[in-house]
Amino acid sequence: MPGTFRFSFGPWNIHEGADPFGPPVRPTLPFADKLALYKKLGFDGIQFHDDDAVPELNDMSSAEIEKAAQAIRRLLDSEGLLAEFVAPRLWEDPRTIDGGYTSNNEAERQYAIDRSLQCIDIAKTLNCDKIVLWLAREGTYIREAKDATRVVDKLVDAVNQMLAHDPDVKILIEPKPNEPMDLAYIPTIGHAIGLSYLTNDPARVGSLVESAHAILAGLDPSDEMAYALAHKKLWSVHLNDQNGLKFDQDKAFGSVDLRRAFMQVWVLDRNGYGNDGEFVGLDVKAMRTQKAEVATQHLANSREIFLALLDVVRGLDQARIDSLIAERNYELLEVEILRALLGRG
Ligand code: 3MF
Ligand code: MG
Repeated sequence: MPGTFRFSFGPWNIHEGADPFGPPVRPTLPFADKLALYKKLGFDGIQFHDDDAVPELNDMSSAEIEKAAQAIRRLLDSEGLLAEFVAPRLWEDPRTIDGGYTSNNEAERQYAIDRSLQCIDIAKTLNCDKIVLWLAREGTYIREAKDATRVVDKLVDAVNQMLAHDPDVKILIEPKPNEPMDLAYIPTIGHAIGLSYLTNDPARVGSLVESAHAILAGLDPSDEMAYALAHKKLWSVHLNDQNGLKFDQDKAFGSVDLRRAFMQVWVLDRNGYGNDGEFVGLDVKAMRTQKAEVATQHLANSREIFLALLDVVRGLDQARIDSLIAERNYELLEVEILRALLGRG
């Protein structure tokens, strides 16, 4: 039975337009103003970095962190919003220059683990059991710098410590093949799922697939999602789009390849994604050219395209598809899919 979908995004998706070559071009919107936009744009879930919820947490005591997180929880309640996940932002601190969990320096590695445990505490206060690990700096610029076998043990150990910290927490690994590192240790969903089975409680370790990250790995996002779904380990997604093998673009969903977007919706809908409360998450950036007043359109547009593609998916004649598959007439199946996408079905 196809379900209904709830949508989410992270506050970083409303941003100032800075890129590595130029400064911000739009004013910063205060966090509370961003929250007030969620419902208006059609979203119910917030994806947090730990310091989106509790800024400057490195300089705060546990009691101060708890108090700040409670204030955010009240704000969420007053807006009728839910925290979908919290992600430790490990890639900005000087102590994680050479990686967090896979750092060669034990003290710096311990910082990454301690910060992750604090992130779990923040999530708990926000009534949220999902922690996303985008393993940004867990890789190398040169292969000789780290022991690629030992790093797997280090990653597993870090995840085990998180699992032990809170019996309810679920860990979602978000793979990405490169950027900021030359080569990341967990580049695909297969790597993420493989890692989950090395941990002390594989049932609590799953994944988040981001469309652009799969494309950067030369893979089809819908296949990455399908693989995770087959393992019952697709617990969140970052839908977006990506124009070829270049920097991570986070373009609006469907904006580059509508058919590739259609297949993601097909796979999610046909596999009951969302039936256990999973959100349809976005990770999209407005173009740098966009003026401040219209710098949230990319979010509403991505949601609109998802729902439009959902109509196409649900409007297909399954008996017809089955018969074309049985005949092995994939040319006709393909053109009929294209016709449906063009509204000429
Ligand atoms: C990096 C990303 C990040 C992560 C986010 C949550 C900006 O390429 O996609 O989004 O998804 O930090 O871990
Ligand atoms: Mg992402």
